[in-house]
Amino acid sequence: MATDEKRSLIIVSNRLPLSVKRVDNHYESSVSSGGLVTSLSGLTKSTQFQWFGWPGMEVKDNTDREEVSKSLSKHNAVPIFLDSGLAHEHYNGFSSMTLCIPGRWHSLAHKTTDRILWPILHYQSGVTFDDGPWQAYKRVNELFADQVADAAGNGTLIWVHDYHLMLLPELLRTRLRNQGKACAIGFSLHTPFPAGDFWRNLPVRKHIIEGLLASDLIGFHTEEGARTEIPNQIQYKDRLICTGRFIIGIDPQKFTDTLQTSEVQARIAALEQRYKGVKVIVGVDRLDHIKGLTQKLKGFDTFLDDHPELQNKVVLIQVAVPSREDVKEYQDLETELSTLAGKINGKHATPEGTPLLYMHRSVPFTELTALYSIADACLLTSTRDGMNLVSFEYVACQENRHGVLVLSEFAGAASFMREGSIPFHPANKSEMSEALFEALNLSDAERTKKYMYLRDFIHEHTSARWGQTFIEKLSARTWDRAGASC
Ligand code: GDG
Repeated sequence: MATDEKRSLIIVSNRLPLSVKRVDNHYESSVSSGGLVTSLSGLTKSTQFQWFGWPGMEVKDNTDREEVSKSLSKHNAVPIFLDSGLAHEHYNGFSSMTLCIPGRWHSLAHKTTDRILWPILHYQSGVTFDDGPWQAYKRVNELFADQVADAAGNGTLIWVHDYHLMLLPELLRTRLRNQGKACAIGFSLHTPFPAGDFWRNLPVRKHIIEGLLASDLIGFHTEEGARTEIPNQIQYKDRLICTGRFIIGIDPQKFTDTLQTSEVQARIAALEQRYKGVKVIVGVDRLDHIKGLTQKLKGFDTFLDDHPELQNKVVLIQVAVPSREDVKEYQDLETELSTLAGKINGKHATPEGTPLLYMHRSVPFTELTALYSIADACLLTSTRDGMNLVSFEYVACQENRHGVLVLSEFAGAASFMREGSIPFHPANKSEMSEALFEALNLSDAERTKKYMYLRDFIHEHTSARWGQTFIEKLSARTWDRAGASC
């Protein structure tokens, strides 16, 4: 490729990273922040890209569709319109959540019966299958394939994201071939990929694997993902597929810059005053079963039981961001957590205050950075997690305090951050309690040593580097196709 020639790249994700809203008789869209958006910002110099995905709302009328498309095109985004029933069956029905608890299953007499992919990917599900949501999953993948294949030019790089679109590489490959276009297709999975024996639970696993294996490059967060069912290089039919670990990161500079604003500085000062003499532990998680929030609250309860001397001297501030609120299992989880939070405070509160601040809402980014910054420790209890970017963000905000990361061994991040954090098993309450105690009692020298390790890691593995590395590797697959190795 000539150096002055811009590569053309299509990113595909289930949801566009933008929010669209109607204002009077037109539509306005704004970019939502996120790792993927940040990682791509560094690529714009060498790459011309478009982003395809569902805009997150049903738009029926053709004139409205044109208006939405016009508004999104200002951000290089292209909407794939889905009617809400299909979008629901695809996302809530097949792709996403539910815990399948044998025996309880048949009482859930509504569409949730086939939410299967998310739990299986996170080692949470038994065997369940129903054809309706699977058909919806296939249909949505086909609709994406039609639109993306038509938009791609010969040589365009196509980068598909996440578990909602695992059939897309194969559907795209067929369409592109029929249209005489040679395009490299990359796929990044943002969840763990389970071990082969667990993956067998998925009745349609062969279709999904065949869908994925039409990619030229498949990226996972950790070696564990890259090494389970799929080794680092696969010869499948007449094609070679490269797989690998690509460490997604954050943009640490964005956190440093935000922390320096007068608004955040004032907030930090106020919070530090409020928690003078109190050790602050922070937790920030989407309210999801995989984040181990029940385990976190129970472990914190054990910690409070184990250390009565810390009464009024320690607080856990837990932000639990609402997620998939229309799904019964998520509603049940929230009820369980708020009940547990009430019980823990009922047991340990004093007239001076409560040890647990459970916030079931999202907080603005500025508040988030202030919370990260004032916390002496960050407690993350994922039972499984692709990576967990909160662990990176906490480190990015600890330049002054050198707080300690107490990190579940089941977060993808733990495979890189073990040395700089205090690892523990999230189901072991005593181990969690000991890890917390250790974190709050490390010597300054130990804290700084751990912090420096993590600091170097997050600055080396930024989101920009992640995007660039993946695209470079994908692009090499295009130019070097004949006989290429991985
Ligand atoms: C999936 C995988 C993988 C959270 N609360 C607030 C808020 N957040 C932001 C955090 C962070 C993001 O949400 C959460 O990212 P995570 O990586 O921790 O977790 P998932 O949402 O489950 O993401 C995960 C990731 O994809 C990327 O591949 O790492 O394993 O499950 O950026 O800051 N942001 C604001 N207010 C909040 O209250 N502003």
